Amino acid sequence: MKEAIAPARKIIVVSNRLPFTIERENGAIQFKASAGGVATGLKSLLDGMQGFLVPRPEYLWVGWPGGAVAADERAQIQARALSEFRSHAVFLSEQDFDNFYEGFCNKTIWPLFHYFPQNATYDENYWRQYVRVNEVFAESLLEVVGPEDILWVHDYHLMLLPELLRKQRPHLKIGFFLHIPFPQFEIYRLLPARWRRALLEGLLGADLVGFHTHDYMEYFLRCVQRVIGFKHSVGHVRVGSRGVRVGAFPMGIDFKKFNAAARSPEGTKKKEELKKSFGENKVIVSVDRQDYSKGILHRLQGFEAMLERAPEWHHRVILLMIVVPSRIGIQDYEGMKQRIEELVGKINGRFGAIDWVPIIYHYRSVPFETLAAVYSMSDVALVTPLRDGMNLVAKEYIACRGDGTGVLILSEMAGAAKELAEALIVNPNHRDEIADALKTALEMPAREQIRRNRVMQNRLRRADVAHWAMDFIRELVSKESAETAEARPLTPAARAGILRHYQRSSRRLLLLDYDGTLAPFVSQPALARPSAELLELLRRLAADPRNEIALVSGRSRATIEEWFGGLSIGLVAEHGAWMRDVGKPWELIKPVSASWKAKLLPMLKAYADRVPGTSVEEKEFSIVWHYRNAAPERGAHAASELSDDLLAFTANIDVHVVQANKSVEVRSAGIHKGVAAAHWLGQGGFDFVLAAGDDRSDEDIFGILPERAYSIRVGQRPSRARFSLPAPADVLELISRLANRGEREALTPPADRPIYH
Ligand code: ADQ
Repeated sequence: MKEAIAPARKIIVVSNRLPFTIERENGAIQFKASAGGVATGLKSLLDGMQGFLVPRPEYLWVGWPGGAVAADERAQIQARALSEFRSHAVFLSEQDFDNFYEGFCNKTIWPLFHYFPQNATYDENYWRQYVRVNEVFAESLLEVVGPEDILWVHDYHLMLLPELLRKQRPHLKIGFFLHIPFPQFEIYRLLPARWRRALLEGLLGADLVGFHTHDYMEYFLRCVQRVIGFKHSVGHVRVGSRGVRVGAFPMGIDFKKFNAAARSPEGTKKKEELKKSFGENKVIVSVDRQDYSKGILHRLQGFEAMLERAPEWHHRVILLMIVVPSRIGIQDYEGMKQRIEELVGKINGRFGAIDWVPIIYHYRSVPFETLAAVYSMSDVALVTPLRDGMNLVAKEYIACRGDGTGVLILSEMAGAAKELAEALIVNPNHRDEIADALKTALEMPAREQIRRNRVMQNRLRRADVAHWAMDFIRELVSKESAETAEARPLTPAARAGILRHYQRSSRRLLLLDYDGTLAPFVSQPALARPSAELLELLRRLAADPRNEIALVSGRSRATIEEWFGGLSIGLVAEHGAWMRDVGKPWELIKPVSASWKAKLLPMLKAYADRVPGTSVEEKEFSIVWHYRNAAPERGAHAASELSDDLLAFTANIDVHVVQANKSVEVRSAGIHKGVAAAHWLGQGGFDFVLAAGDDRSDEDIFGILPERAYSIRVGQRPSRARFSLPAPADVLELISRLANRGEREALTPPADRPIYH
């Protein structure tokens, strides 16, 4: 749903680099507009937003303008940044640059997140500087951010920023987008424990965390589950009283711009000129920033293998390789450049002739118009990164194919492969696979090329960069992302209202949870036997003919029967699997299978053996691992790990894995307390309904109650309940008042009663 954004609202884009760089020429400061994936994408967003998402677009870009700046130059730079680029500069020192940018960003996160753990450095100084720079960004932002503004933070340089801002401005709308892959847990865990937790917590400070693909999103959620213990429900993570949404937003390109550039008269002219210089040869293009993640050496080897295996293509094909100097992956920067150049020389030496050089290599950035012309005159694009968040080059190539011909060879390790399935998809590590794909591409009939490209072009035209940005911002401001409210504390006035209502009513339903609601938690589940006072209280409530009482528990049928079987109240065991109406035998709520139990029990038992102070409880339709008595850190950690194992292991069977109060429970699906509560509510005619519970399983009851019912959650947490009470003692106090009031007023005739349906 489209949400209108008030005109006064600014969109603040935050990224490490601003869309311009300051450079010094003869001592004077020059402003140079800079390009690049993110910068280009964001610029299109901001331009594309005019009059669409915001009636009068107001935005500000916050980031580092590059270079070191003296204190007395800052005011002047800040003024120009604002007037010429709508930007606010965050100034970083040389030390920041070394330890933050070249250090933690590019020697720790970049290699690790691109699955190059062997290139990753874990240096405490880098980490400290990373924290510091994120703090500097937070401080700078607080100078310019208004309460209604929307913040969109970009990329791996600023992963701590959302939480830092959240602490200062709890109600700010903050979105975060990661442009690089998010790795699987086994890679992510290579980070020292403190850092790995802090980074995730940093990201969870946002309202919305976006990735290019569902895979990255899933890996992130899994890391959150394993490292912090927060589970998600369809991409929603609950963090204290806030909800954080996680989504996939594949970034597009400015399709129209590339497409038009390639078709324009100047573009066509440039293309023809270029084409002429290559003669009759077919052209394979390769365009990258210089980085080990881009797989440039592997690509060259693939081309070499093709020349070895297909001599018929000698003198008929040229690889045009354009590599842009880049500071990312700086570690082996010179070494890598040298290796590329050596391999190019070797291949050219081995296969070339006086009248044919197989590889033309350029080590430079090329202007946009030239790039578009290169794409449009190349018969094949060879895009084979070893790992890439998305890869825009692949999309740009397709956009520039005006007549629909051209073959894209794309690495399956690039996020873009998810959207560009009509390309020839290859494993970039395998030279023979690249060689085969090259041969197939060179020989593919034009009709087939056009068929594939039209499908991709239509997709890319629709899902362009403006669409990406608007999708993200829309999701960020949508109602659904609003915080889930906590239940209101039950005030004396509200309590008096409940008592009055109870007193006036003639048919009442009380749905009560036991552990944590009527009785405090104890160290061993078996020790939580109800006190004589509680049993007496329930007996008194049940004795009132106007009352229907149901004890809705997660405990086993045997325990509930033993403890409460003597009372004239309804009983529910195992979260609703078993039910007993007053005076009737226990019934299964619906036929369920528990054949999975035998398979999962050993898993839980292994955790019980491994983690001191934990135990396994077996019920008829569920099994529970309790860790209340374990060392808190150890218990919580193992609980996340166990839930994660169980979730993966039970993906294909019909069970729920629930992390509740100091326990992890697996139970048959389709059974929950809400089903049991519905059984009683279904009897109809109640004019007073009250439900009390303390954990997530009780939320299923709260969710189905009629609007005017009283729902009470024990403890201050986000809940569907109307009210909250601090502890079981307060619930007991409330219901004993109800009992007293009922007994005292038994003879008072009721008046003006609402009837629930
Ligand atoms: P990058 O790693 O920079 O971006 P990519 O998506 O390919 O990778 O974007 C590179 C951009 O630079 C393209 O727009 C391309 O046209 C341009 N470019 C490349 N070579 C050039 C040259 N020689 N001259 C001029 N321009 C050149 C990061 C992630 C990616 C993700 C993007 C966007 O690493 O995975 O796709 O962000 O989220």
